[in-house]
Amino acid sequence: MSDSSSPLTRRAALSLLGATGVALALGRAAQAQEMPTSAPGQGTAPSFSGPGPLDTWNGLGPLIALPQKVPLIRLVDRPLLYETPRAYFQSPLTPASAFFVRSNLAIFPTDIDLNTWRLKIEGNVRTPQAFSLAQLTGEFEAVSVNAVMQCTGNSRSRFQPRRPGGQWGNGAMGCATWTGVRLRDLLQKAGVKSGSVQVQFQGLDQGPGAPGSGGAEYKKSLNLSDAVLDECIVAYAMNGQPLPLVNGFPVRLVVPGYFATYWMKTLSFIRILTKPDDNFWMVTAYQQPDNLKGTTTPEAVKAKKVKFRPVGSMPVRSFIVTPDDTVKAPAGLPLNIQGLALSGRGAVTKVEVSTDGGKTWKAARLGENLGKYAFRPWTFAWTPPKPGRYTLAVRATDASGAVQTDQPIWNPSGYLWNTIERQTLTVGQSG
Ligand SMILES: Nc1nc2c(c(=O)[nH]1)N[C@H]1C(S)=C(S)[C@@H](COP(=O)(O)O)O[C@H]1N2
Ligand SMILES: [Mo]
Repeated sequence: MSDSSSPLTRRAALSLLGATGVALALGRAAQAQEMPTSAPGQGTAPSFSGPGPLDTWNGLGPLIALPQKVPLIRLVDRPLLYETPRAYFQSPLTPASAFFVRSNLAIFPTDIDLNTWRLKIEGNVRTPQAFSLAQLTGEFEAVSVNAVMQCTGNSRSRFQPRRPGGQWGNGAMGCATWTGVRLRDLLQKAGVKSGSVQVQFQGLDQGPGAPGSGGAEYKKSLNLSDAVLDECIVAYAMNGQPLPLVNGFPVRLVVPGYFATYWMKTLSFIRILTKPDDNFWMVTAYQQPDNLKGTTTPEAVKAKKVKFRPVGSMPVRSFIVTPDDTVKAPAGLPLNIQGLALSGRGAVTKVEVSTDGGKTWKAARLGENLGKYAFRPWTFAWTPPKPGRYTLAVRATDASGAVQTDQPIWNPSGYLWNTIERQTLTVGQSG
């Protein structure tokens, strides 16, 4: 297995974060002093992620370190919602220590005894199984995939009208090299019997869930006919290291291309079902309008005209990582705009950047290809011609032909946001 793990070491990552904090403070002061009256690219297309006086790329919250983690942006504590700061997206693989954290139930295991922990396969199988971690690592072929995991509600804070739930900025996502055992190999060992329709996954966390929801156990299922099962990995390593406990130690399900809701942490039960799963987390939560973009209107929902279906694959998205809108760039000097793109519906094939708020677009240069499920880094070299405020924008296209638009997404749960990201940039006199 390649250890392409954290290009940022833990220490480097921390100092990077510190440096960003300083840049933020300085940048804001500079911006407040000089707001030029002429603003190229301003007032064109509507924007939902800026431009604004604050850097709204991330959600707002204090930086708090959970065990085994660097300080992350805490949105909520029980259950856990911790967002990854923008600075960590400067590389296409996210350090495990900086990976976002989200749990739907309030009681998460604080330690796991590997002497007694087992991954069970039960339900409609010929031979029920109970694998120890040593069996998983020793008796099955190890496979790896680079894949983005993104919360279904990533960027929910952009929704207008606003939706309840964690007000994520863009940091409820990350990409890692996941290593483990093919789900198919484990299922084969157990022998799926005829008459089976779904495979259900459950971890070790507990808690009442939302009041009256009946969602006290977090259980998610995939159809046995879903081709994604061929790609699923029961992962015991993340960037070549054991998973942090809050990210699912000792094993978690990896569902490449799908939203994180299926990526079960502390995976301990795999059940073969003979009837479709009708638990709260499958039929009530994690529903999107029954169209690819997952979008509708508040009026249509009120009129009960909307058909819903469980969420699945992630639509194409792209992000500007640097510069952020606290940077003051000198006119006439080359500037590297860079960021990441992702899609769960086919490889990212094109990234385009606009420096005039979305009026004109030019192709960015795609960086290292870590596989179709991974973040695709991109860079765009640009020399700002003259001082002023510019609006940068980025849009990506994937192999399915889907391209990001300015059309805002709306649905009752705040899912599947993939609208074009915008970012202001102040350009000053050089010299
Ligand atoms: N056991 C368990 N697995 C889970 C969840 C959970 O609540 N419990 N939440 C899911 C959701 S909604 C997300 S966004 C991701 C978060 O994974 P992370 O905490 O490693 O970032 O885990 C998924 N897997
Ligand atoms: Mo999530």
